[in-house]
Amino acid sequence: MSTATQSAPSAPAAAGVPQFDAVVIGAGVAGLYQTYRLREAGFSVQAYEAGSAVGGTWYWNRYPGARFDSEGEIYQYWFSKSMYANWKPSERFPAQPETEAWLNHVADQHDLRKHYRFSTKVTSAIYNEAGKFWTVTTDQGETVTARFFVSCAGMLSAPLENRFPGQDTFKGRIFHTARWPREEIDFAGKRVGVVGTGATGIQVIQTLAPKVGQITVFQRTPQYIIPMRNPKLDAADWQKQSDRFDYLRARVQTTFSGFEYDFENGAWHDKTPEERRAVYEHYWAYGSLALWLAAYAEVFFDETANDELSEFVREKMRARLNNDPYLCDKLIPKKSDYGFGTHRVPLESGYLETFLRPNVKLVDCRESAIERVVPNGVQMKNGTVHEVDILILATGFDAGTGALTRIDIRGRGGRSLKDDWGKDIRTAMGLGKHGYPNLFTTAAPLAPSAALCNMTTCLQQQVDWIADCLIALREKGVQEIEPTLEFEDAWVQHHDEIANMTLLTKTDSWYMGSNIEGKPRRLLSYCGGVGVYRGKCDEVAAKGYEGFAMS
Ligand code: NA7
Repeated sequence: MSTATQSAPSAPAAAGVPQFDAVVIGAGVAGLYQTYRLREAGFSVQAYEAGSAVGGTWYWNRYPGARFDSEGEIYQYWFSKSMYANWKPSERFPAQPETEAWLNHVADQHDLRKHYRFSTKVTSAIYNEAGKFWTVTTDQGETVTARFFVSCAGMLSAPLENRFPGQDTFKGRIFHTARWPREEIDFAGKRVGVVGTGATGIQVIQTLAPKVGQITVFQRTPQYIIPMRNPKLDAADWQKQSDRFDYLRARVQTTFSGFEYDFENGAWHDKTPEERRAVYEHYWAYGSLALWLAAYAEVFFDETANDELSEFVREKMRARLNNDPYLCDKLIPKKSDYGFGTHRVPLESGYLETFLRPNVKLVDCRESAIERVVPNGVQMKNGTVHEVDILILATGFDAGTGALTRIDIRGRGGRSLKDDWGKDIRTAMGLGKHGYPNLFTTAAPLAPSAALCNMTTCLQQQVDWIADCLIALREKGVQEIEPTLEFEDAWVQHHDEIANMTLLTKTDSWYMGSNIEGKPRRLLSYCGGVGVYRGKCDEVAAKGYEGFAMS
């Protein structure tokens, strides 16, 4: 391994020796921890971050109402008990500013910023087969070489910004939620359009509706929702969580979705409708994703079970909408649309009641689709123009693949990751890809990720696996590692077998890549369970990285 210092020289490697042990992309939850783990293990690391500061998702998604849908006590790092005890956010589901501040605190406490080049995008990474290293180039004109290239670029970090023709003709300002500016935006009295009613759109709409002149919501697909119960918390509340640190750290690593809760209510078919209803009511009142990720596993693969819970949620939604026939028809998914939980279920706080306000207008994009943006608003296919002063695109991401396919990544023989994933989205456990030696990925396709996993749980597990792997390679004197094609084939087959048993693959959403025209269809997130996945990763490592070729 090299002994390079932390400041990045701009000259390429001399005599085939890479300058760094690893290049890491990203200063979010995963990137900060990956940099920490590698640095602590004695590796030289050059890290890059496109944003001007740390935070990743919590740097970019600073839109009004942004917060995570995981409970604060488990959206955590587990490598420092004292650090855990020090973070005392004010709510059960903390909002973006507190999370961003926390990640800044982590970076400061562990002196991580010095490893980063901020405001710097990696534009290409080319594998040098003879030298067994990566040459990485940035938009700031810097080129470095590193034995390993580790992506912590995020699963939901490539926003779909240019969604509609004519966006450049709009007279007002257009914001994508994941590229929200740092300055305060004055919404008072403004006519605001919001396109999209995913988890993000819902947070924006419910937050802005009371603050704007008028809000026009462009909805294509209605959402099942779960009301978030988000009490204020104080230091005494967090002390109770700190007392549970060891339990929580162990617990989240074994559950299906990396949350504290799990499917522990017995088999759906063994229970009476009344017993099941009591479970649904309990989780509805509990106000978290537990209704989805802890009630009954059968909801994911058994249509009868799914229908029952879907109808329970519809009934709750109807009551919240005062049984208003128009709003119920528009805002509540029908059985023929899709079933509860077959794509991301958003938590909300008064979202439905927002539509009872006089300043909120609902536009059904299924009746007439958005055709283009015009200077004064949004024009539908039927010719109607909805006038707005500010347009917010909550239109989502090129999930799973986008962060890496927007970089020119070349593996063996010059093969391109963009081309490969453009044909078929395959990985080896989401941690690497055949044809791309010494590339490691977190939050990549075919590993447990967003929503089907509490992200901090999955990301830390993947980061740890990668760091431990690099340590093992160093001990063995290995310079190159690559998943074999057979191993990748087996993983893809295993992934698909589980995915195809679920109802997730029958619903269109970013989970299946269907929010992007032409994107190959495959469930992006592994859904065999976080505990199962961890076991499989650990087994590969215990068997000396079985399934990986090394030299
Ligand atoms: P999502 O969940 O991908 O939502 C994007 C929304 O934008 C969704 O409601 C889309 O409707 C809508 N959309 C996209 N294109 C259009 C057009 N052309 N016309 C109308 N509506 C459109 O992104 P989010 O940012 O909300 O959430 C992503 C994840 O981040 C979330 O799941 C969490 O895990 C965190 P559609 O459903 O495609 O009909």
